[in-house]
Amino acid sequence: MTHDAIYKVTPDAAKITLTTKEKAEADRARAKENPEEFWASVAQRLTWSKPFTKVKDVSFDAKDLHINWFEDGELNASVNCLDRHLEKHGDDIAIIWEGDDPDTHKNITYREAFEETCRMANILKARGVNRGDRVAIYMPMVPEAAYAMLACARIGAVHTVVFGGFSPDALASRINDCNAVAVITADEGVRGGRTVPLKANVDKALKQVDSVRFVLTIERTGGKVEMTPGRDLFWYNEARNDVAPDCPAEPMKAEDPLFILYTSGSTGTPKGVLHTTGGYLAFVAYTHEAVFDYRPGDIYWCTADVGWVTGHSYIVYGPLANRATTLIFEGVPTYPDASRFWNVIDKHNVEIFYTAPTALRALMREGDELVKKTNRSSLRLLGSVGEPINPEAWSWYHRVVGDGKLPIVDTWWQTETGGILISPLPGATDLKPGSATLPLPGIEPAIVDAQGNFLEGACTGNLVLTTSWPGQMRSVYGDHQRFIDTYFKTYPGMYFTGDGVRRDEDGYYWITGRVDDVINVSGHRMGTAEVESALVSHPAVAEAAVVGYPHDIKGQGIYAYVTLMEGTEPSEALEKELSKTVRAEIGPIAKPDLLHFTPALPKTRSGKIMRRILRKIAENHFSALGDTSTLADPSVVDALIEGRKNR
Ligand code: 6R9
Repeated sequence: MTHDAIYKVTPDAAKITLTTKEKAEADRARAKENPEEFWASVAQRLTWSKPFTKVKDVSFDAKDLHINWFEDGELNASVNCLDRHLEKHGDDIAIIWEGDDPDTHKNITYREAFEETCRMANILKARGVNRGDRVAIYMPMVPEAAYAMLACARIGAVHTVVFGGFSPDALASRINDCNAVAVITADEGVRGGRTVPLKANVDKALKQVDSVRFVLTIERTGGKVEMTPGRDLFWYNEARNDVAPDCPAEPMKAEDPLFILYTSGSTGTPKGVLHTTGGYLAFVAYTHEAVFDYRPGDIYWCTADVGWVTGHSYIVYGPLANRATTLIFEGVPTYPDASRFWNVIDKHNVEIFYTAPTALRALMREGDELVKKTNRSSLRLLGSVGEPINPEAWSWYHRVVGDGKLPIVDTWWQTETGGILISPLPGATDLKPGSATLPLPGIEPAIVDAQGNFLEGACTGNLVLTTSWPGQMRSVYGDHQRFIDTYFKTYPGMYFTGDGVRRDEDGYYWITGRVDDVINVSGHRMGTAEVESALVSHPAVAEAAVVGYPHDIKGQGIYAYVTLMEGTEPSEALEKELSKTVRAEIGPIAKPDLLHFTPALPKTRSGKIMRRILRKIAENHFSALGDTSTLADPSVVDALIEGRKNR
């Protein structure tokens, strides 16, 4: 297979310094031989106010599930990301903020970031936010988003960042699920030259919420917003003037919660993935250094949004714990034009660049010239995350963006894993375009068949992890049973990822995508059940079934089959209305790409929708429908195929 062709390690070896093949092998061997010693040494990179003596106490047995790392140690995440760098490096740049408008940027030192974080921590405390309380953060990509996260961490409050593209309804349901007591937001966000009414969205959301007592609004644009007296404060014009730039940090137990991040699963409403303090921070700091060959002072840019786990782990916590200069980009890759990424790289001399395949595919379509006219000579490493990177996009990234010289780290991981698990180590791993390559030291993946039998050697099956790692999620917030049921029941004694995978003859892993009812749209996880429930909330809809289908830019698109109530006729107007409904219930990212009105859905005699068939039809694989004889009414399928062809 041509795609298996190997790119030998470090085509530009001089620029990769931390890892060598020998070191990587030694680390792997060490982690295998004595995992506790290995992970303890990883955790030593943090500053502990009380050192841990116990490394690990874990059971993956569903009857006695528990995951504890460095349990008797104490630390504070914001101290590790800020305070400990101040003495010698307070004037180093912590954050480069590049605004949506290409003429705006700001450099923020570690001392400034520390002081702003402390101020924000102080106002939270003054407004009665206590250790253990939940705080929702609904922000654009501005430095204040990082301060808000770190301010929560500083006082022991648990943040839950909600992506600024989510609707008021989606925001409300997340706030209600964790009973957040405060919200930190901005008046408006700015993206691609347009404003997003964040504060107005919060106001709408809070109509459905009882728990929130305090709303802090960062003035990003100065646009007019409504303020509820007694509940709402502006940051720059009000709150910030009354608080000191210094705030003692709460000593947290290693297993105290750091944050909750909602993510889509195959069933039900989004789950509140719970991460704790010590293990998570140690793991993201370690992986950020090892995978990105990170040395303090390097200028590093991850293009994700802080609303996703990638932003948490690899814009904020990992980089700042490592004293990185982390670039926060407010805008979009195509504004003011499709050279923006490469212009920003030149403007700030970015050395390490981490983005998503969907962005690369969109930019690839715009032609090489927009890349080639920029310099990019500061770059020394490229990264990819969020979905499988197709070999074409990989090769374009390598050849055009990296001028054929730079290693690419294709990093596989999940919200649940906290940080990267499978990825090349630059300087140590030969690359194959489209493969996330090998597990990091200390990570023990395995491949099982549908019955849970281990498969050996080259094989295809389901990806599981057989042992814990410090960055693993600890629970589903408020529903520990759901955590056990979702991840540890399918294959007893193992963590099930929900991903399919192939392992080749060299032991390289090739993630093939989700094997459950989760679809990955532009690197964003969507539960098909969520989109369905949004669709059926419209009075005209009787039933809806949503599946993914291959999409050139987005990776997967959303294909929605909809049956209408008796007496309602399909129309373009109704299609628009349904689209609007999904937007309102979830957000623009969940809008169906294709909406297919059908008089009936293929069902078994027991009434179960046959999604396998719907997937094949959406994929245009009409000849591969498999056995349709168990359908209650096989003629439904022919009608669906006709309907698909007209799209
Ligand atoms: C970090 C993040 C997780 C799902 C995961 C998988 C897909 C992520 C990937 C990848 C192939 C990669 N995924 N990285 N698939 N190669 N390098 O994206 O977290 O939003 O929770 O999504 O994304 O399917 O299960 P999250």
